[in-house]
Amino acid sequence: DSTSNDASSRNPIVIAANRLPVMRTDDGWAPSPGGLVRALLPMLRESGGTWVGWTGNSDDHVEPFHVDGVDLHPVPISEEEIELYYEGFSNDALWPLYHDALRDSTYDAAQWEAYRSVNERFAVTLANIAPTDATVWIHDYQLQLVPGMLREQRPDVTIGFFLHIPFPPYELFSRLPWREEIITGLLGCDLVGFQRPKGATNFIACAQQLLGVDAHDGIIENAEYQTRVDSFPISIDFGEVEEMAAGRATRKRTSQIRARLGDPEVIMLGVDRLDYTKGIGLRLQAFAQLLEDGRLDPERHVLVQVATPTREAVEHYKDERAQIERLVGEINGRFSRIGLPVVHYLYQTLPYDELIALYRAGDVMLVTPFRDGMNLVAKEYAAAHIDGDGVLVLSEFAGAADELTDAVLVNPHDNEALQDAILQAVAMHRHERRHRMAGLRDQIRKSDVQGWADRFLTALLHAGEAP
Ligand code: GDG
Repeated sequence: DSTSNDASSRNPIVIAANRLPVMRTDDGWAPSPGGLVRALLPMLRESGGTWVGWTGNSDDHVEPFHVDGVDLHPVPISEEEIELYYEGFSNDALWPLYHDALRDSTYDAAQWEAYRSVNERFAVTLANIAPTDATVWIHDYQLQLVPGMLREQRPDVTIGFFLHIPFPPYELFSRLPWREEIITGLLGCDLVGFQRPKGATNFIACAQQLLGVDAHDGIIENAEYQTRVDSFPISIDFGEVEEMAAGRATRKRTSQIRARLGDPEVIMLGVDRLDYTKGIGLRLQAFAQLLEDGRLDPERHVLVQVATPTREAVEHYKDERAQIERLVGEINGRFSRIGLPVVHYLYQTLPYDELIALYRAGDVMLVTPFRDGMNLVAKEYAAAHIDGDGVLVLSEFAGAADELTDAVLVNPHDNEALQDAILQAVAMHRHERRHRMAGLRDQIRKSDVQGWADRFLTALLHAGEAP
């Protein structure tokens, strides 16, 4: 029954993403951490579906295997393709273009060719393994050509795509030398989903301007089928984060962290991949200016910044890292005391339970990206604050700002405003802190990652029905 919302009666679901949802361990494979994987694996198991993706190692030719009752189908990617398709086209052309063109994109024909050919490999794999009438759900900017390629080979399957990052306005998107190809690829879908309503309207506008398609009420008319376009804000596994935060080990670790930091009055916290979209540098500058002006006091206020290593082969990321590390050095050189740095900087990937303990220790969480599809860190922080306390400072330019209206919302480009937001958070009265935190937690609890996946798949089933 293809009209049912009940996951158990669904046609097999096949997922395609750049990465498989597993990591290598000493004795095989284990599911990767993260809410997305936890939300999707049970659906795959129940529907008898498969996940198609790359193992994370170049030239890795691994036969299909199972983890936790789910079929995994590896797609090999060569070392040269990692450079051209992944680091190149995906992360040095599309990523900056889709994030407000915060850095210059590199447009290179060889990179495009590799992107096309890896997308073709995914499409052929999907065409070969998807059962008749299956539902195929493709994820993110690395695979935008797959829907169109797959539809040509397999008109029977229902195709959905979700973009985890923003979709830019026409004024930026139209810079892309292969703009028509990308739009055509995505129009192979029955449903295209974005994080925010603006992503959906930007995409429709691009399709209209570049391909002259007819669109009405969030539906684009193709020759023989329709593409629905809508927004589906992603979320986290609220219950899981809450449960981890409540554990005894976490509570112990949280007080240990506070003590190690010298029991300051206020612990401020930043947790980001070290990406130039995340606004880490401006955040550090605002913090430094407040210390400089004596509005924050290094004896009472410290900042912990976790910057997770990412895309280290890409030049813009090397530059960003050098800049942030110089800033951290300057600030600590000027304001730290022996044994008590004012910025605690970790260029490391921490275990998830350590991250949860840090969230709990953080009195003020600073999430200040210039542009972010959603930002799950903001949601994880609130979910971890089972004590009902803590303040979230959140950029208006994160998708999460649409829902998390109880945060202290700020325009991070406005450094005065950012300083004021930090001070407002530090000085906030306990009553207001608790009131806002309750609002944040209610919001995330009622729209968690399971709800997101259910809403997307239900919309996809309906989109796939004949109009
Ligand atoms: C993209 C979009 C969108 C971070 N450091 C560590 C660590 N993390 C985990 C966090 C969080 C995840 O990574 C980061 O997710 P974000 O949503 O904040 O950002 P992106 O990585 O840029 O994700 C974004 C997302 O896709 C989902 O659609 O929200 O807008 O850019 O879960 O906890 N995890 C561990 N150690 C770390 O050091 N274990």
